[in-house]
Amino acid sequence: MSERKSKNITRVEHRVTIEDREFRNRHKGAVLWFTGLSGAGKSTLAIALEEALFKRGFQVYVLDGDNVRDGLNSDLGFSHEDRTENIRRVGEVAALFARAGVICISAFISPYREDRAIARRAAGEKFYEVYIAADLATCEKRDPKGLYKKARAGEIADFTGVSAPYEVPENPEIVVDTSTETVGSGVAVLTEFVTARLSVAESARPRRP
Ligand code: ADX
Repeated sequence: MSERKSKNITRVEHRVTIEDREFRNRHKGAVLWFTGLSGAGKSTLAIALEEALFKRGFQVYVLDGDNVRDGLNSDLGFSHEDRTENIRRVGEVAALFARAGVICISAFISPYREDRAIARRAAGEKFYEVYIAADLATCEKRDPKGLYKKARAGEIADFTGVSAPYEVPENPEIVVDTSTETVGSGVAVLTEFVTARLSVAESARPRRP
């Protein structure tokens, strides 16, 4: 992380609490942090899960690597340093979504464990790591954007899995292996997880002091 330049700041207290928001939404805010190789199916699963949860009444939003790099993070490339900054910013944004009561599905390669740990710290107990597991051979065979081919030909530097590392999660809350599971079964597993772990009962009205 670069040097802290924001000094003399005083945080404000919200009067609308996270519990107020979660009670109204009937579910908790959360970060579902998808990590995995390019071509593992993170975006496909994220978009399908977003639709499935939305249809069930959840407040849900996807943050996706390619989209965020088109705007907020368009100043960042793929060096280790830039990926760290990419994930730091997205981790903070995802945590804001979660504190606003939304289920934020973030789909980034996020290849470094330390960077994912920083994202986890930003969202605290609201963070769930979802390892979208597909081995390199499978991802390379799929090569939906033709990027592995370019990376092998030396046309893209620092390509994850080819010329840059991917550190497999050690303790993810959920693993979805897209080399053996369909999108539908991945969505079903995650929808079940969200419903079981994040629902808030109608009787759970927050108490006012
Ligand atoms: S991350 O490593 O910083 O988490 P992120 O998920 O935001 O990556 O972006 C990955 C996307 O950028 C890939 O899906 C791919 O389309 C594109 N991309 C372009 N260059 C690279 C590269 N060198 N390594 C990985 N992905 C790349």
